[in-house]
Amino acid sequence: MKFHIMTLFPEMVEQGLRTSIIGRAEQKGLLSIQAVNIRDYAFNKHQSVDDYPYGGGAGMLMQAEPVYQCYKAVCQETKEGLEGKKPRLVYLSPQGRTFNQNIAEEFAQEEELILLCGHYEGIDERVLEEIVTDYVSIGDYVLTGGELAAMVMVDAIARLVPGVLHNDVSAEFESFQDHLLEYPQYSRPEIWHDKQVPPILLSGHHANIEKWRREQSIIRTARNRPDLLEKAELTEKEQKFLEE
Ligand code: 6GU
Repeated sequence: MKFHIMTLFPEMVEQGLRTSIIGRAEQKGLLSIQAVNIRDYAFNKHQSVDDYPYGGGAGMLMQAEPVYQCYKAVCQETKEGLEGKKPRLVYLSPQGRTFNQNIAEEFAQEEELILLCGHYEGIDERVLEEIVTDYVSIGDYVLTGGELAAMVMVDAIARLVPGVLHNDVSAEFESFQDHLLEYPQYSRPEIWHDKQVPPILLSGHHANIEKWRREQSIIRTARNRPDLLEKAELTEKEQKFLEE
């Protein structure tokens, strides 16, 4: 899968994503992450890309033309763009729909994705109307720019690409698939700071371990994310267990 990230801070995005699992996946050729500097498409000699908003108000806006020229250049790098079709382009903005695992799974089906990071007070609406296909936010708080949000999205999507994680099962059996949080996990040593690993995990009794883990998941979800429980499919027994 190929990600093209349009940004004023390409180093931030590339350095952030070229480490750890995502970086290794890129080296293996499973992914490609290309940050493109919008400033390279500035059309004045000072290379400025922002200007005052019409009608007044605080701050500056990113101008339409540099964003558009950058977009056209990126399109030349995409399969759809070369076929004269409109590639999928996500504008990271608090005005978008809130990102979640379902949206990550949807985007992971794409072969190519363009992400547009805004800065200052935003981007001239006219260019957004022409090029944006999806508006995505990563939550109800305000960031100084779209870069961190783009990195969050790329990370969540990239790990769903087959081969990126060591075992494809781990993407399947994880949080949010069944609307429950993950159970607690333990590794060596058996006793650390006077704390014991729950004995059941040392019992070797797989059915009991699975049952214990599911109970732990349910308890955690009830405590920390009761909103998720509504979608979780609990058995009658589990429902009763929760009420106790
Ligand atoms: Cl996508 N951008 C900015 N600037 N702030 C955000 C966001 C995005 N999502 C949550 N807050």
